[in-house]
Formats: sequence, C-alpha cells, structure tokens
Amino acid sequence: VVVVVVAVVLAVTLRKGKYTFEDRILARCEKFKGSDCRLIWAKFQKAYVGRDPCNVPMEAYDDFIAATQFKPECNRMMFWSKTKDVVHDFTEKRDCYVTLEDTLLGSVADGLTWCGRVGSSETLTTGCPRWTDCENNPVRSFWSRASAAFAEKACGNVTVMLNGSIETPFSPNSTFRSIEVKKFDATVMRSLNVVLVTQTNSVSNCTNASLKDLQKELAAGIRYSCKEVSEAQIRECSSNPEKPCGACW
Ligand code: AVW
Repeated sequence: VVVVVVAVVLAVTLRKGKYTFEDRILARCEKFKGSDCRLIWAKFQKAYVGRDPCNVPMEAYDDFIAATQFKPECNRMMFWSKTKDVVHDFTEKRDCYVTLEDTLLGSVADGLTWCGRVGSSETLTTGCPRWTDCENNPVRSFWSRASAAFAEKACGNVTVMLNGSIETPFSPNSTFRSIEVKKFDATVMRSLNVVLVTQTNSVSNCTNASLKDLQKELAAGIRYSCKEVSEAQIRECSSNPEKPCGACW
C-alpha cells in the first residue's frame, strides 16, 4: 500500500511539474492553425522576462502583437465591460460574435497570471503584482496592448455588451473606455451598437449619463445605437443554436 501511495504521489507531482506556463501558452496557440507558436511564445516572453514586474509598459508587447498577425472579422467583433461571464458564455456556445479572448491574441493569456524577475530567465506564475498593485505590470500591460490592437482593427458594425446593473455602464477606468473607444477608427468602423445587459432590478437604461459620454467620445462618423436586452434573453440565445444570430436581440 505504501509503495502504491508513494508511486501515485510521485506520478502526480511529476505530471504537475510537466505542464509549464510555456506549455499552456503553446497549447492554446496551437488551436489556431497556421500560427508560428514558437515565434509567438518567444515574442510574448521577451516582453517581461528578466524585468522588474512593475516596469513592463504596454509597448513591451509590440513584437508579440506583430507576430500574431491579427485579422479582424468585420461586423462580428464584440467588445464588453463588466459583462465577462455572459459575453463569453454566448461566444463559446454560438458562432455569432468574436471577442478578443476568442482570438489568438487574447486566448493565449486569458485567465492567466505571469511575470518575470530581474536576473532570471524564468516565467513566474505566483507572487506577481495584482492588477492595481502597480500600473505597468506584465498582465495589465498585456491586456492594454492586446485591447488596443483589437480595437484599432474594429471594422463594420461593432457590438459592445455593457452592464445595466451598475450606475456607470461606461466605466471611466475600464479598458473599454480608457483604451478601446479611443482606438476606434471611423475610416473602417461604421457603427457601435451597445447591448445594455439588464436584470430584473437593473439601475441603468439607454438614457444613462455615461452612455451620453460614450456618444461624445466616439470618433465623428461612427454611428451609435443602444438597446436594452435582458440577460435571460441572451442566455436563451446562447443555448438555442437554431435561433439565427440576428434574432438574438
Ligand atoms: P472589466 P474592461 N483587478 O469588466 O472594459 C483585477 O472592467 O476593463 O472590462 N483584474 C481586473 C481589474 C482589477 N481592478 N480591472 C480589470 N481587470 C481584469 C478587453 C479582470 O480580468 C475586451 F476587448 C476583468 O475581468 C473588452 O472589450 C477584466 O480585466 C475589454 O477589454 C475586464 O475588466 C474589457 O475590459
């Protein structure tokens, strides 16, 4: 019995040690056929390896962004703010819209934490700065840079899901407001269509003051619309594949 227990513990430990951060990034990358995942990994880690984890600016990921060669899918791009769960439940189950996290650019890092250390060539996954600990941390800078790249390419009719259960759905410190809206380009983007996700006790509607700000901050020439849609209705569309995308709201 002792031998078996020791063997099992050893096997589990060795196996656990086998899946490094690099393996996880490569495995996620390889789901996107035709990508040079070794190159992408090299450019990704170059951004933060050997650096102070509070001194990694978003520009550190420029070469990574260039290596992913992101191709936009016009009329299907979906942005979001404070609605992560409902949006991704929808995009995972239905092939209607594409979020940053569904693309190679965002999916390699979604949900992960990483950083480097001065004098080391390793990637650490524990003891890294949290989102607000310092602004120029590897994770936050990654999302800022990837979001800028995704928004810059936004084309045709673009959708964003905002949260109607909070007072300020177009939230000042959000990535959507502080980075993405600023990058929208009127020469390639036709409209921004807000889907305000409501619940039975929602506090906001399409007349919300922050949504007025959104219209003002949008580059001239980009049309704007807003529609209140219940979370229940979105969930229903997620689980009904026979419903056409255009009939979801
Ligand atoms: P969000 P965004 N501490 O729902 O508009 C830890 O506010 O910013 O939406 N993690 C944080 C913090 C924080 N204070 N703030 C944000 N995050 C992380 C990319 C956390 O993982 C897509 F294209 C949270 O779930 C969307 O259009 C996530 O950032 C847009 O950016 C989103 O925060 C969504 O960014």
